[in-house]
Amino acid sequence: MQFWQGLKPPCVLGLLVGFQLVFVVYFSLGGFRGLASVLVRSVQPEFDYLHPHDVYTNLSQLGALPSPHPGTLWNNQQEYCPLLSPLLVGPVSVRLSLPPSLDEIQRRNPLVFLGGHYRPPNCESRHLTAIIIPYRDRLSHLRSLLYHLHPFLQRQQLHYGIYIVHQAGHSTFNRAKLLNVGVREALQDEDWTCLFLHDVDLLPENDHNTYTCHAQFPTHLSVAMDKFRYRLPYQQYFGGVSAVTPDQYLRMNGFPNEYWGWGGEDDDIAARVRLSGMKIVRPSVAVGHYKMIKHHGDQGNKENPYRFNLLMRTGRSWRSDGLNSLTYTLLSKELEPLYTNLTVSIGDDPYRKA
Ligand code: BGN
Repeated sequence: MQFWQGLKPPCVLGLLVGFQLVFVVYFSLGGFRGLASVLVRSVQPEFDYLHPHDVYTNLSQLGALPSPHPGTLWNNQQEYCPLLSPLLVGPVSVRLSLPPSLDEIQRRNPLVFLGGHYRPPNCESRHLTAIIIPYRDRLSHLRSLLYHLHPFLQRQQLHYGIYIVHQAGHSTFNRAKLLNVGVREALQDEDWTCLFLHDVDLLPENDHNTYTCHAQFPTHLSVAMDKFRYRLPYQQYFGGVSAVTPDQYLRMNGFPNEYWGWGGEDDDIAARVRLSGMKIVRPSVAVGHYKMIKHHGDQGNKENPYRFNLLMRTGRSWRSDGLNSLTYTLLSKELEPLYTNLTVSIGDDPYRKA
């Protein structure tokens, strides 16, 4: 005997009405997709980008905050900072025009010490992050970035340092090689646990996008840039702002040294991630918001016409072109109040017409 044959008519009716109700609710939520989006929305925070906070919010408290457990521990170290910084505010306002002077930025960041280094005053940070910024002749962008990034990183309770890698001379710009130099030099200063590869013209808009590394895999952070209408332009995109641990960096033999000019070097790095057996991880689009400072193409950074050929041979070249073939001359290392300035000679673009 089937189970419903034992049911009384009112029960059968009740069951039918119940099923109908379930279907109505299911479709009113937009089927599986709607249901999924409702569930996902409930775990992912909603951010109000229309009403951002000032980027210096919560910072005046920093020096005044009492230590979570006053006094130092037996080994003379402070308590670790909390897993989630209590200072975070979410979306922050990003001012794109008229960046303040370096003096003014320094005045707003009294706890940053020589070389652009910082450690939380009241707790021991769980993360040591070096921010590496390839640079040439973009002072106003640099001022904007420093104005936004210093308070942003302090609210995340990071122990951090900012490194500008300035390409000397007039040869074609080489972003990936400058990143290699920055990593090598930064690691001589400190045992950084996380290396950020940061374009000078990108300003993060949400401090929940933490500048820390994933233990296993390289991270791509600028997943929603205004330039690309707050979407990823393509699945393998790794440009803008990304991060690796020193181990991940070694495993992929660093970055290519042979990309002179605009384009392709970030795709090469993404290919190295895959070729060395890793994958790219990303924060959600809701937090990975960035504004790009608008500018015209650089004189010394024309589109690289050889990038397609170079990309075709990454599979063969990545083991021999990278960290293990890096050569450069460090011309100077200046500890400025807001950053460490590494000026380097990285050689000449072999294809540059005289
Ligand atoms: C891509 C560029 C990237 C750049 C993004 C976003 C190339 C190689 C073509 C095969 N890649 O097209 O370097 O970051 O656009 O602007 O040009």
